[in-house]
Amino acid sequence: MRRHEAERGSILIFLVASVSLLAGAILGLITVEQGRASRARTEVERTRAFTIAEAGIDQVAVLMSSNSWPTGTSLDWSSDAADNDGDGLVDEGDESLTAIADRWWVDGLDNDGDGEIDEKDEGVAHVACTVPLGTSTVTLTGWLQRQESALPIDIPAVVSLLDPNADLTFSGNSFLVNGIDSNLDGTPGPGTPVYGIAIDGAPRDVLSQLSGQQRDNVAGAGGWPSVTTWAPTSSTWLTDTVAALRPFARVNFSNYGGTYTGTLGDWQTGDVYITHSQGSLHIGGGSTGAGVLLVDGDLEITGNWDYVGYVFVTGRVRFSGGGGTKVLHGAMFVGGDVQQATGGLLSTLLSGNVSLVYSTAALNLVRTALTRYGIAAVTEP
Ligand SMILES: [Ca+2]
Ligand SMILES: [Ca+2]
Ligand SMILES: [Ca+2]
Ligand SMILES: [Ca+2]
Repeated sequence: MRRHEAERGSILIFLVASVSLLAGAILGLITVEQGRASRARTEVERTRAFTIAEAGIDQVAVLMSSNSWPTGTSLDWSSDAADNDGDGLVDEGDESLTAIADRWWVDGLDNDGDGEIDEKDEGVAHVACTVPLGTSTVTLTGWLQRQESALPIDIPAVVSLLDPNADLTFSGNSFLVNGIDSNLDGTPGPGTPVYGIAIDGAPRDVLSQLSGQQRDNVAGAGGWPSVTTWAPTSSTWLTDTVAALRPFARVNFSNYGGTYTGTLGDWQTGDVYITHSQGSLHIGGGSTGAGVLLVDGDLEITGNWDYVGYVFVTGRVRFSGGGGTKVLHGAMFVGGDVQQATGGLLSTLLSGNVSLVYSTAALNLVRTALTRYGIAAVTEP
């Protein structure tokens, strides 16, 4: 009987010990499993944060390219009043991306240590994008390359004639070609004066076409009349420039038969873009615009006209009919003749006033608007 009880005691001890061991093992297993789940969760979070940070860098490139991200501001998905992750909720807890960009070409620093400050090489935006998600925070660096358009920076004159034999016809004193820099509000601009007219040929061929009373209507570098000779870098410079810019045109005309009277951009609202016409284009009826006007053919302008920026015409430019004031703030390059309707009293009266004025404000505004930013690399951090 006593032996029996002793056996029962040992079995009990054995059982208790086994249960304890089992419990320990289970506890261990649970801990291991929890660790694995937490690591997996962290890994999923990190991957998601990484993808979001990449999307943030894409967004910065798009915003900078469309001039929609002013210097000194930052991107913050938690307070941008947008549903960035498309889940139907705006600025909710997990929209936690922030990004800042250092624009190296205007930061006053020698970022590449070559002794020059803010030179052309430093056309790089350094974007720091941070995404905190759960227990993870991912920081990525985006390297954006500044890509300037093919627009010329060195402008020889307000009106540059590519044809050495170009005919130039102005109507009495109803025109002004002014190479002295003017801001868009008409106040004097900061730029060095350029010539009124430049020709890829002999200046006398221009001068001989201006009457005595017309010569002081061509102002700019060198006094009155302000006329110089200028040779582009190649004989196909004009058509090459048009071809390089054409793919970026937002508005395209193709042998447009009518007279276009609508707007082609507005510098005051920042709506600045490239317009291209394949074939001749007739603009009239008070059309205004801002950006770059490319015409593969002739350009005819009637009535009021106001354009801010660059005009490239492979053929001739003709200002005629409908009276009104025709104003260009910027510069134009013309492959053919430049004519303002003359002749009878009526056509002189109806050709209106033509005012072609150099404006670095206009040209800089257009160049800035058309600069793009491409992602060259994404690095961590
Ligand atoms: Ca959302
Ligand atoms: Ca948001
Ligand atoms: Ca430098
Ligand atoms: Ca710099």
